[in-house]
Amino acid sequence: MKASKKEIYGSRASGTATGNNGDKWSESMQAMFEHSLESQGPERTAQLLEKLATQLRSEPRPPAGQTTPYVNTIPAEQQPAYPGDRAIERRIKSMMRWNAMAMVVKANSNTNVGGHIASFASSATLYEVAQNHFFRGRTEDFPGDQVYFQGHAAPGMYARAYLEGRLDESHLQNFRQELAPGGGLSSYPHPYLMPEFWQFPTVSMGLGPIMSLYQARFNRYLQARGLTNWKTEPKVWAFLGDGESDEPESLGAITLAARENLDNIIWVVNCNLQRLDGPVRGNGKIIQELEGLFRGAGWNVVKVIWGTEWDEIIKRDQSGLLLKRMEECVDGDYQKYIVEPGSYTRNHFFGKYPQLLELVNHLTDEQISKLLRGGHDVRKMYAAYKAASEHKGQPTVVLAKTVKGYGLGEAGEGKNISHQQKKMNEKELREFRGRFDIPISDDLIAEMPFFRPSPDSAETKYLLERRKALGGFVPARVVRPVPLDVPKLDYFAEFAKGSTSEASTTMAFVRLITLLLRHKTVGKNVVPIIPDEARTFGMDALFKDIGIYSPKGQLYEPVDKKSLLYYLEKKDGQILEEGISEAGAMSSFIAAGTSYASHGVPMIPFYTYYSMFGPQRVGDLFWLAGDIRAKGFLLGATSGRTSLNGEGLQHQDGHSLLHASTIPTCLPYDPAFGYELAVIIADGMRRMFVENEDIFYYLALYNENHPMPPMSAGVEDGIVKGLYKFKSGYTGGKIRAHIFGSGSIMQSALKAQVILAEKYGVSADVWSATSYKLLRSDAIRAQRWNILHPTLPAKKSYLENLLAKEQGAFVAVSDNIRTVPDQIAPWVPGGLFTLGTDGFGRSDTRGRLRRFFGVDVESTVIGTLYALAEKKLIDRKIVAQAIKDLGVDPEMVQPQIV
Ligand SMILES: Cc1ncc(C[n+]2csc(CCOP(=O)(O)OP(=O)(O)O)c2C)c(N)n1
Ligand SMILES: [Mg+2]
Repeated sequence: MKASKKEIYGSRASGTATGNNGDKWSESMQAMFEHSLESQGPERTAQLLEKLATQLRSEPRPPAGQTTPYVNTIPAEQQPAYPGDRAIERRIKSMMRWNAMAMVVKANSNTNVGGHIASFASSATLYEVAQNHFFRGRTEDFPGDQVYFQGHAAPGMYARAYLEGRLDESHLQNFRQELAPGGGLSSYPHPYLMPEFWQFPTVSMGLGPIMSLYQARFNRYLQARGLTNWKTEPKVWAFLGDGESDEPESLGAITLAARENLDNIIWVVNCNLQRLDGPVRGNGKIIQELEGLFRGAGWNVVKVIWGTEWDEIIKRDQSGLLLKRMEECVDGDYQKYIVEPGSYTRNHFFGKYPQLLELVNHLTDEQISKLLRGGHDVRKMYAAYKAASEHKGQPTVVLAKTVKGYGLGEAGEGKNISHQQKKMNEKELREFRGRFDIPISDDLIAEMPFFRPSPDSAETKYLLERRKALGGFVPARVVRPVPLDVPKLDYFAEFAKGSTSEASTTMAFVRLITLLLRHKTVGKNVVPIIPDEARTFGMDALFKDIGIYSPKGQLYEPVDKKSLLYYLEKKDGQILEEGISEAGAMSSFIAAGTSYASHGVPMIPFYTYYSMFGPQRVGDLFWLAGDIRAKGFLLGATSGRTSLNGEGLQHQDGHSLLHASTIPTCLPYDPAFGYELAVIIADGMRRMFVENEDIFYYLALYNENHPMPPMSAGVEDGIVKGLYKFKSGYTGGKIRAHIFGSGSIMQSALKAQVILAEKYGVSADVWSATSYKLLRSDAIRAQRWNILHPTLPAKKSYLENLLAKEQGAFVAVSDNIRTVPDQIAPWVPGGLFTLGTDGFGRSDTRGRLRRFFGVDVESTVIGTLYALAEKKLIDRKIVAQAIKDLGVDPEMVQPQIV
């Protein structure tokens, strides 16, 4: 069958020419094509065109070269019929608009809690079409589609849940007032705060988008490894703002989705052309820019620019001038057409080319002002979503053009202040009510009552029926605990024995995870995640053991195939080797760490990375891991400002433990020995996967080899709580001191202990401080209780009880900045004297670095003597003598700290 001329060129072949010159070119090309059509036939002509386009694309050109005309991707003729009842859906949506607006305005009439109206106003149709026809809820054998809602559109989601009967008026009344009696609604999607409602935190711009990509990939990973077996695959939907697309995290990983053929993901970018301060691309067109980027990255792009009313106008334009006008206007112009009356659009948009005026002669100014943008037209959005859902082999992005503050009129439609608008006066409320036909009478309007139709109304029935047909409500976070048969400490018995040869805690960890991967029941639940650093940590042996996940398997023979431990990629590989993307690896950690909730399949992620490029690099994702209730282990390897020595200033980490300490549900540990690591990990797995606590762990790992002693009896509790006595000082000594050590700098404490005893008669106990944060948190909890119960016997923290009877000076030595140990200073009897690594790192030997920062053996001895002198327990001359004895230069260069 031969294709018709129109099928090949569409109806817009002449539309892209510019100026007179362009017209001539266009005409001659048209003539050439017609000639080709006649002489070569349609198929051959199509092939020639394709070839030409390919050639043109291979030339270097800006992203615009990847764009298509500024019209809807799906032409009106190819649009499917709308399956829903448009009238009733509009009524339901209008009620949501009203309630979403009222909840924000009401909250801000007597508080200053803030909130957003304009964003949901622009995206209501984007969500409602999906809610009525696409989002599939969770059922017994289907995990549900995973939807990332744009954070500050949250009022709209609450408004829907209210109509669905999932929330009631008191919730809406307390929007952003979570501590009000009876509780309230969180500002944005926070699973930590609303654990049965929200699944994915999104409001930190860019994090929702990147997480959604890795979530889609993780879904495939689970299925490929046989850990899930759904018959239909869940889709991941991510809704983001056009302004949000500027975040590096938003677009930085999009090629992953194309590379791995993730047709299980659909992104919807709400292109309302505005962000917080003003236009996203006033001087350009965000939709075109994004189209170029996504197409270049290998995505399927569906643009929804114009609403149905434009179909006829576009069709009637034979001159090509309409498209020309659409393309030459920049987003700043389009924003203006919203703010100005229809007459302005007539004169300035159509009027630029008098011929175009004829296209709208039959319309009043009012009608012109109501020519909808595609993102407000359910038929256009339905067509786009349907195409996106059915598209195979590529991820899809829907670029929907909307109006920020749609329906707010004077109160903030398309204005630069729209984003911040959270108040409306009575007149504006009346207009809003009128525009959306909300049945609220004049005398009640000022009170802004929420509106919900009765349970037996057609609207409620329709709404519930649609959700029922699609499997249930979205969003909804459902957790049905599935306890894992995690190994107890005896499984890791070899660590308790210690080892004769020296080792680092990183080596101990690699041994531990290797054992765990071999565990008969939970081995398969372990997800090792590494961002291109496995060889650094000695984890490359795992490549061959368990394979690296790759949906394509291994299409090539690896260069090291002949070696025992070659680089093996497999369709069901267990390792997530993320390449150099800490943000991507952290997103994988989050997807794996929340699998217990999103799939009902608990997984135990171990994400091992260069500690400096952890929370310092992608701290917002670490914070989010707490919010989303992710579980698992983060392992900051090559930790310690002086333990990692040669790499220098940018690599040497002395503060990740502090970063990790700031996350309320993160347990940071700084183990010194293999057995401590085993105790912490065994206890962590029990707490997270048996007791079902929503917490996660951060462990600092070091690459310095040192003796790994056996575990003494009865220390487990102290290891887990954060402090235990590792080695008592010599008995009989009158001068008493205590040195808290951790990580590999524990070695300084142990060697100092010997010198202090032998040379200065000081009996120093050495303690292993596995977690300063946990000691502090416990002390804070006790203190808070004591403040509020002043007349009752005071509670004492673990730390206070532990140290209550200890005498002498307390010293901490750490390969981290002093603030890490100082966290516990207020609860240490007589205070804590701290040695730490404040200041920028340097490349040098460990010995020289430790002297420079003052955390080597000699500095620890001197510091301890100084602390004793400060307490008048020894004479200061002894300190001076020690400085001489130990060859420390008092005038040596100091780390700069301003
Ligand atoms: C990382 C981050 N930076 C800044 C903000 C503050 N912020 C919230 S919404 C917003 C503008 C969003 O614009 P856009 O993405 O276009 O969304 P729209 O409301 O227009 O749909 C900004 C700057 C944030 N939430 N997260
Ligand atoms: Mg925007």
